[in-house]
Amino acid sequence: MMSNRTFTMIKPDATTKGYTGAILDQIIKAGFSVKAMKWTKLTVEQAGQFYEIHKERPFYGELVAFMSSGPIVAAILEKENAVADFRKLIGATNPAQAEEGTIRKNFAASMGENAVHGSDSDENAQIEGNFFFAATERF
Ligand code: 3AN
Repeated sequence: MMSNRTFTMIKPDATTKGYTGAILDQIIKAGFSVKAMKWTKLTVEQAGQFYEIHKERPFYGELVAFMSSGPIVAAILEKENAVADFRKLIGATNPAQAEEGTIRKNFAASMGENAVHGSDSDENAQIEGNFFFAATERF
């Protein structure tokens, strides 16, 4: 069951530009179903904790500031082969290298402000989903 779920965030660049509906539409049309969803805003502390894995990377400070700069949509998504298929749907980290038709190609501005997050493994999908959602918030 684990491998059928992934975790996503629509990032502050996309929510503030009004892309939330269009991005969710593309996700659902690609065959993902929503198991949990939340419109929220991360504090600096929460963003720092979420991206702890990138603490040593040079862009960590910038990433934490950006991810706490505006609202996000957090969601748990279900589909067969969810993690890999969702990474394919969102496209490369750098939107300039993202394939045509991917969410980042359609909506992302730059490497840092790249519209969406998608978990990179089943293990991280579970950790990240647990960061945002209680058992009573998943359906
Ligand atoms: P992905 O989100 O495609 O898994 P990661 O895990 O390499 O990419 O990076 C996590 C996040 O850190 C990215 N989504 C992006 O917002 C940010 N990031 C990655 N590389 C850079 C960079 N060179 N400059 C600024 N932000 C970056």
